[in-house]
Amino acid sequence: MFDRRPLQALQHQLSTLAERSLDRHVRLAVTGLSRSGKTAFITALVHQLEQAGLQQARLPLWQVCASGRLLGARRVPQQHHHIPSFGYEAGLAALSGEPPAWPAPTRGLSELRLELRYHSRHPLWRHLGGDTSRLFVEIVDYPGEWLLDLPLLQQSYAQWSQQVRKQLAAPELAALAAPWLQLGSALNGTSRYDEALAARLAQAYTDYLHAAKAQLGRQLIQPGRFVLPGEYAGAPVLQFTPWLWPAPEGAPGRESLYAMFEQRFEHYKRHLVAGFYHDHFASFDRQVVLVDCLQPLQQGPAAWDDLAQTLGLLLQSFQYGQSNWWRRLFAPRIDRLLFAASKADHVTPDQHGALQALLESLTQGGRAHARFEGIQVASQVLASVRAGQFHTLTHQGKPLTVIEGTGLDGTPVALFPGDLPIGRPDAAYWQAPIQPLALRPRPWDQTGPMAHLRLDQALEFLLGDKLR
Ligand SMILES: Nc1nc2c(ncn2[C@@H]2O[C@H](COP(=O)(O)OP(=O)(O)OP(=O)(O)O)[C@@H](O)[C@H]2O)c(=O)[nH]1
Ligand SMILES: [Mg+2]
Repeated sequence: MFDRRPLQALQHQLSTLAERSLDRHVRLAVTGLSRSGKTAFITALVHQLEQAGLQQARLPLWQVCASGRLLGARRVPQQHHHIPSFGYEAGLAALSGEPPAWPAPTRGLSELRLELRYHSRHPLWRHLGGDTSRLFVEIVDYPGEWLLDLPLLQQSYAQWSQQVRKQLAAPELAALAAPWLQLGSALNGTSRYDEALAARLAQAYTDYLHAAKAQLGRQLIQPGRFVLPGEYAGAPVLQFTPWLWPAPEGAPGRESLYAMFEQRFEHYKRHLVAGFYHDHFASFDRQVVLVDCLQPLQQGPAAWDDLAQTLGLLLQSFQYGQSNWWRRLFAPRIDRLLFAASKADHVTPDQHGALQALLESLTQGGRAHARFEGIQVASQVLASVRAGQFHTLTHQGKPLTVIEGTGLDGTPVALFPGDLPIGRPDAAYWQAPIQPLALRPRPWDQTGPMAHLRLDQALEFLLGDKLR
């Protein structure tokens, strides 16, 4: 007699698969250095998604929307009740305020969950799910400063100290670090632990980090919790610094300041850094890395080299392969990775190709590695919220595209920011760097979604295949 069991098992497997596929989840990691545009990106994404089902969407490159299959998107309660919710209302209120303003810098962790409803094209899904399929998207926002703690996980205290020593070969950094270095100038490998001195050294080092960031625009600010401590403000785990004075010969004495700093560094790595990534960054499916390539191009060669080094360190620590420590620790299953040059409305459209080439040269190592691991990788330029408008005029008898908008102080701006270099900027570029531009968001009349640049291209890459 005909045995039906294999057929039934197959049917069962198919329907389980289909059910899973009807109610699916994507965890999207939005990563990037501080001020790279993460919060603006998340706010704009939610805004565009919420508007996509309601009014005339401005997302032609996102197929599910362009083909009219997207029914809508809404925020739904997140799954982790102890984590603050992403401040979407506050961000949108700032963007649509009078005058419009950017969302505030992020001070801590927050989370957001979206439900997207759409008509699936897949006959089986349609059959099983009726008319509507659902996709849940989870996003986490956090200060970019904390991301820079990741590379520390691969370093010992001595290696990290050595890295800082090398950085301080730059005279402009050494000048800012002078008060901290001076405070420790009498220290050596046998100096005994002294609580008050440890606190003063940590404070002086933190002051240095703030100054390097604020005055020189430096990104390589480690440890990240020193500048944004969150709930750890004042805790002993933040009271250490790299050791730039004579180190102990052999193993450090148990009572020594060096030993205490080393222990705190290890504790910081193990509990604050690894714990944070394990709790919040495990099991991401998709990742976007936002990079502001423009700001260092206005600041000078040292700021550019700093960005290149910082991104290099960061991308090394996003190890996606099967066998490495990152995989073992966080078990990510990222299968798509998008690199995006943010704030593309700050350059004229003819420069977008050059901006993408710059982004690709900065992220080359990380992209190659991810591809090798079988991850789909893409890069693009985008503006989450388009503050600059492009306008072509005639200048000395020739057409010239300028950017028009409103400066952060409210003054009208109309300028041609200049040409971008392709690849690492050379001496000729630094003779005539691009003009600094910082625009306020444009007033939003609330009759349709806000203007953006290529957010739909990003959505198609990050979510398109999940909405077929
Ligand atoms: N013109 C323009 N400026 C942008 C855009 N996105 C971000 N910015 C600018 O970049 C700044 C930083 O953006 P955020 O989204 O706060 O950056 P972030 O990565 O969340 O920064 P942290 O929270 O400090 O890590 C904003 O205040 C804006 O000035 C954009 O699409 N266009
Ligand atoms: Mg932010």
